[in-house]
Amino acid sequence: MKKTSLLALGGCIALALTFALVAADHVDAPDVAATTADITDFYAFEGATQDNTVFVASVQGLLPPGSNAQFDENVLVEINIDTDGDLVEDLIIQAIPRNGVMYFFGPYAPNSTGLNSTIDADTQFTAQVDISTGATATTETANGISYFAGLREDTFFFDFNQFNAVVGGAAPNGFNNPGNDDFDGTNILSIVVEVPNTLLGGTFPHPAGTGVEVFNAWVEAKRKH
Ligand SMILES: [Ca+2]
Ligand SMILES: [Ca+2]
Repeated sequence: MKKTSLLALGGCIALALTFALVAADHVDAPDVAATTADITDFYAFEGATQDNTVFVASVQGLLPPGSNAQFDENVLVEINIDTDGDLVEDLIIQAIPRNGVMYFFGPYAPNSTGLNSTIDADTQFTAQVDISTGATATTETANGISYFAGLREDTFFFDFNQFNAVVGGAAPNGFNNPGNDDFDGTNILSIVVEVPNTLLGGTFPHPAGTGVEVFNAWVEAKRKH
């Protein structure tokens, strides 16, 4: 996987270790829509213990119940982690499927940053997990890192009609509680990694001066060509 080009860039977030922040972007440009290069959401939050961080990269949203959608073997999903605030990734976690199995590499320092990515198959942390296709989740843990890949119901909640009413000035009281989840019952393909914070390379002071230590994280989907 020498030459790749960027097709879709998901949300970029500054992650405070004790908070979960969310970016959402269902249905991207026509070149990537309805493929596993179409990133829907990226989540990062504290794991089962405060010593771990969970990253969730979801792609190809709006899949109907019963869908047998599969990850594209020519699409690399790469989680980027910037530990010094220069917005250049210092560590990456990569995932790419082959024959019903998702292969993971990292976290490790990338050989190249920006638009092109390569996979270092000899890096220290590698693992694989069978891709889950039904209600039962198959997970694997290696070196303290836990892995999942497969179909899941979309975790994102969004009331589209009320959103339009709010931005159109027709809803002075804002969103309803709980509102209508337009993604209810639709599925996504998710890649989930839970990583010990000791493997994430550190933090820097939040640039807004909040006193909170953070790192930046974002996800890319890249197609081999
Ligand atoms: Ca950096
Ligand atoms: Ca990258």
